[in-house]
Amino acid sequence: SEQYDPQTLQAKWQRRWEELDLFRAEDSPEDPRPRKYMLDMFPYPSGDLHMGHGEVFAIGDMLARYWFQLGYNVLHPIGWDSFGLPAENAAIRRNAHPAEWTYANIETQAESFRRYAPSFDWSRRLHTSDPEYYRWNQWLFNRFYERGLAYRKGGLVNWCPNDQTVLANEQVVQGKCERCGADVVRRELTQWYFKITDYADRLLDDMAMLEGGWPERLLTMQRNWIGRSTGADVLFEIEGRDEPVTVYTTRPDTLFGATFFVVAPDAPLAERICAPDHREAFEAYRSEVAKLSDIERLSTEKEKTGVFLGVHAINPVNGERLPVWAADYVLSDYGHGAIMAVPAHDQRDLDFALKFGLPVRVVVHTGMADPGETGTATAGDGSMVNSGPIDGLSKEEAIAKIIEILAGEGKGRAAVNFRLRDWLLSRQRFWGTPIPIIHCPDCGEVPVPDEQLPVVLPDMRGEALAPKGVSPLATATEWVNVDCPKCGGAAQRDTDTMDTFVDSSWYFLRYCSPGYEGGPFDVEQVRKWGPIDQYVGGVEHAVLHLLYARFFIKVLYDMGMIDFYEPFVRMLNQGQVVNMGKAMSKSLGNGVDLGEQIDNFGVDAVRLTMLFAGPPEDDIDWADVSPGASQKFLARALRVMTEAGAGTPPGASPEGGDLALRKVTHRTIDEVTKLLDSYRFNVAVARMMELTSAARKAIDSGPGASDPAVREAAETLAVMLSLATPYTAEEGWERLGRPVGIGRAGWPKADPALLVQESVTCVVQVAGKVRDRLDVVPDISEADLEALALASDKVKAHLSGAAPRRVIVRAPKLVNIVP
Ligand code: ANZ
Ligand code: ZN
Repeated sequence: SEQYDPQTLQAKWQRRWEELDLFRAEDSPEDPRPRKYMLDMFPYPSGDLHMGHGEVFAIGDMLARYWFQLGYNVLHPIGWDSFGLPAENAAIRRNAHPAEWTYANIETQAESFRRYAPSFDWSRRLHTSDPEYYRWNQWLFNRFYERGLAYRKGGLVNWCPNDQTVLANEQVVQGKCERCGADVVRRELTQWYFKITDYADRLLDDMAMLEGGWPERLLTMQRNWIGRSTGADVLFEIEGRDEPVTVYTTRPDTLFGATFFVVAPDAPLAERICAPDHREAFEAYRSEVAKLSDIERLSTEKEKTGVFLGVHAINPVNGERLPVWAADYVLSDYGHGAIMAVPAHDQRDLDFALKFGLPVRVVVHTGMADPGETGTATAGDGSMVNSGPIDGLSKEEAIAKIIEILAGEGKGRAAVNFRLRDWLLSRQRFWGTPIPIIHCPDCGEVPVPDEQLPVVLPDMRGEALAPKGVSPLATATEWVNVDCPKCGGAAQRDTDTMDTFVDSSWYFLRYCSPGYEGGPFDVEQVRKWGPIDQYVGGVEHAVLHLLYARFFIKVLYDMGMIDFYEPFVRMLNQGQVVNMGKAMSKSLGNGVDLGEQIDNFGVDAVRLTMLFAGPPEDDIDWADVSPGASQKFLARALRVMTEAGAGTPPGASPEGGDLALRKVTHRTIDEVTKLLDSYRFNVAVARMMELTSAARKAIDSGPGASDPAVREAAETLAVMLSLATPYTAEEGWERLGRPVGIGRAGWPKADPALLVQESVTCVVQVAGKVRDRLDVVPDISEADLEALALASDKVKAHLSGAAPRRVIVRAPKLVNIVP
């Protein structure tokens, strides 16, 4: 019968699978199976699972289940990234505790996951907001602190006026808060940082290990974010002052072309060197600049602004006096916050020079027109002019020579510079990990001793959590006031919490030994399971989570706690699920609800649709796909399995069965295996569909359902479908008379004897005469056949070197060449 009722199948198998517990990873060292670690980015519990989750977990599960079928000991865990602002905002609105909202949503998502049926090892479940988890954030913080990798400093930070908290650079997207979209402003605050810049070189260099395993686009994003450049630090005297000022330049070769000098208006240096009679104008300018984001300041479209500071810098190579300006296009926290301006060869400097009437001097002869005339700076290579001792040299030679000259006089040196800044760690919000530091008037910063961890959040709710610019924890006086662990005197807890990206920087290690009490993870277990063979998640984490986790791994490596350099061997960024060509959003009213899709079409049809829509990296437009068609296909597949099950008993030997169908089955096994190995899931699904049709044809107009080749096809189909559509597959497996547990049934093997394709003879004619015969496969393409024919020596001989006028191809039997 055509009957296919996904909801009944779901209810039936969900219960039985729970008892079966098929996907538990085996820790025992006796287990001889090779291991694989499969990880999907863990969800944030904001409401129920959405379409994006549906996509990630369908893809991740396809691979994990494939590995299970291949016989690996697979670790495929799940947990929740459950600290964060939305919970806190909900708690303020509802006068509740953030934990109530958080854990209720976790339960909702857990239920939806049970229904969606990824092959998780549920026994390893974790929530980062559990004290048993965040205790280890604090323990790790203490280790970072001991190593000088966690420190506090004052300075300008990014501040979200809406969320009333600081943000890491990585959380500011085009000048806006990554979370709420508010314009980010700069504020002077003392904050905690992780010293990720100490690892900038290794973060960059180790990317060589990720080539091929990570999408190139992702590697490029991280490379640009780390932004290593090489050049020189050059020392300039400021007239009337004692200490010289250092500038960083990537083009020390252009030193003779410097015609003015610029400092960042917000750098302490500007304040220090500004002449008294220019101070008023400078301060007015500085307060204007304070309102701008870095993006705005660096924009090449923006009209250049600046003020003269009334002082001069001295060019170390020729003693020229360069007027010193303050201008917003120079940033205070990059390089040294000051530059030598070379307008002829740097566009920003040229724009500035033309606006303020400053001189332009060409020092690299490139053959291009004078930048002072054209308004276009010439950045390319050429030979040096107007540059004394380096005249005539190429760019590379000039850079080397000028560094040598400067170094000899103690006025400069070769230098490397990074775009990467330290990771701003502290947040002025409640729902996060308390920073385990106690401030003592006598002892200063004192880490909370390990044996006193965790520092548990105090019980606070509702209004008490409302943002006020200082952490809500500051108002929990009983919690704040403690004895100093060192001297016993009255002291106070640090009241900031950690960025929640700390939680996700190492959660995948915790999965290897959940509940471990001796540390964040059992070193032995991580040695066994790590690193992660395949990670699946969104590209939006490119310079956030994926960079932070790499940093953590390197620190843990240095601590001797792990034995690998990189956490994620392979990375897959799934596409987005969009609707009508656009990202789903409330304002567009084009949202698609995962739960609703599942109610309408069933879990299997939704999962199959996600996988069949296209390559996993591509976006899926839900308006272009048809879960209804997927459902119809699954009904057809189930019918084939049902009829095959009724036709022959399980274990019936396929030997002697219909040869044509057997060949299709074994070719499908061969191809699908290769397709899965290269992550071409959509094509693999298409092959499964073709196998279904072939089996259907064999039943209806071939040898019929009692032929054992039909059973072979149907069992192959069931196992393959179990990766994408576990309910339909399990039901079919049962109807084929097999014991429950298709998820571990084992991957079929292709019989090489059945993969051999017969060949046909193709006749090749030149000018109507048969000149050669070729053995080719029956499904050869016209293009391949034409190429083969033209490559034939006999044909070439008859063409005597000339290109044919026309080639008529009738694949696979005939090629006719007109010379
Ligand atoms: C002189 C020069 C001449 C420069 C020239 C470039 C071309 P990357 O490659 O991104 O590291 N620079 C240095 N510090 C800066 C700051 N705090 N704010 C804005 N710009 C700054 O860029 C290095 C170049 O950016 C440096 O080399 C400097 O300009 C500028 F033909 O120095 B250059
Ligand atoms: Zn003390």
